Amino acid sequence: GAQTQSTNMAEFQQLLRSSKNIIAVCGAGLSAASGIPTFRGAGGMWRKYDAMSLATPEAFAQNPSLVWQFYHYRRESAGKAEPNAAHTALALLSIPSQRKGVAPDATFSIITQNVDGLSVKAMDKVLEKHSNKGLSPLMEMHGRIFDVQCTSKWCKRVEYNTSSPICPALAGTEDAVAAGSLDLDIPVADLPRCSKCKALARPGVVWFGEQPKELDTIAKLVKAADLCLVVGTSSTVYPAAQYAEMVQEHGGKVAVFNLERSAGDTEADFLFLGPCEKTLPEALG
Ligand code: BJW
Ligand code: ZN
Repeated sequence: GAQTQSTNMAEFQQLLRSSKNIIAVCGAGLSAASGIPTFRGAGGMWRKYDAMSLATPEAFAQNPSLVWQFYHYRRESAGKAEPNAAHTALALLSIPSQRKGVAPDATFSIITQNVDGLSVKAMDKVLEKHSNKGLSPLMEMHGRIFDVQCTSKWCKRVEYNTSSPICPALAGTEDAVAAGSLDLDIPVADLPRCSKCKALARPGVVWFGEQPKELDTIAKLVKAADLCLVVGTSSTVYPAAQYAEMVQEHGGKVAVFNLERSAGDTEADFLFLGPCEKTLPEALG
């Protein structure tokens, strides 16, 4: 509860060492230092572009050109981005031989809402030097921005596609989006198409009203967790927003790492305000 909330790093590290099943629930703030804009916080890109009007299946059905311009811009920036110190700190915790602050038999899992793939990139980078034996799970619950998914309900093919640009008609439009305009009316025939059935394709991400990925596995991880790290998320989008509370309901602890105050953080057992690319390496290192 609020009255026992701690900002003491040494006290947190003691808890980390004694925890058996640790999860990290991550959001856009984790990738902020990599140059990827957040959605809602200070400087969040959805101040300019209304979230609800772009990240819904209805928006895509109504104006696929608009939605593709937005995702093309985000694919281009994600493709160029590199993981930051916060991604690396989490990745190191995912490799049993590299862990420092946790018990050797503890489990650690990353549940990320981010679609930028930077947690995977960070894992690959640290793995260049280490074996992947016993590697921890990584759930990308809102999908991946480089997945492209067929909209035909008979096909539904999903392809991992990192092409830049994804199609000629979108080439160069990222500059206009960065400058604040999403107004090209690209004919549907020129937007990305399914390579198998040629139907219109969409970004392979999870929009409002759609079912997040790996919910069954995530439910098990949340249920077993005795420590939940909440990293760089406004905790306003469900179901991710409720995982910390669920962990506390069965007696687990919660530590929030965020630049600013965020929803539910008064209930957290630990609150570390500041950039997570600084606080996380210190806390986990
Ligand atoms: C830093 C930092 C630094 C900055 N260091 N920190 C229950 C109650 C009410 C509503 C619902 C409910 N259950 C479901 C709903 C509806 C809906 C919902 O939650 N709506 C809310 C708006 C109320 N949820 C859904 O529809 C979800 N689906 C679902 O629940 O399905 C159920 C179902 C089950 C079975 C069958 C069928 C259905 C789906 C949600 C999908 C969200 N999609 C998006 C877009 C993904 C693709 C894309 O990227 O474009 O996901 S929306 C957007 O929000 C994106 C993010 O992943 C998500 C969360 O945002 P996040 O990560 O928290 O970012 P920000 O910007 O909000 O916060 C950044 C934070 O970082 C800030 O706090 C900063 O301070 C901090 N920060 N720099 C540390 N350096
Ligand atoms: Zn298809």
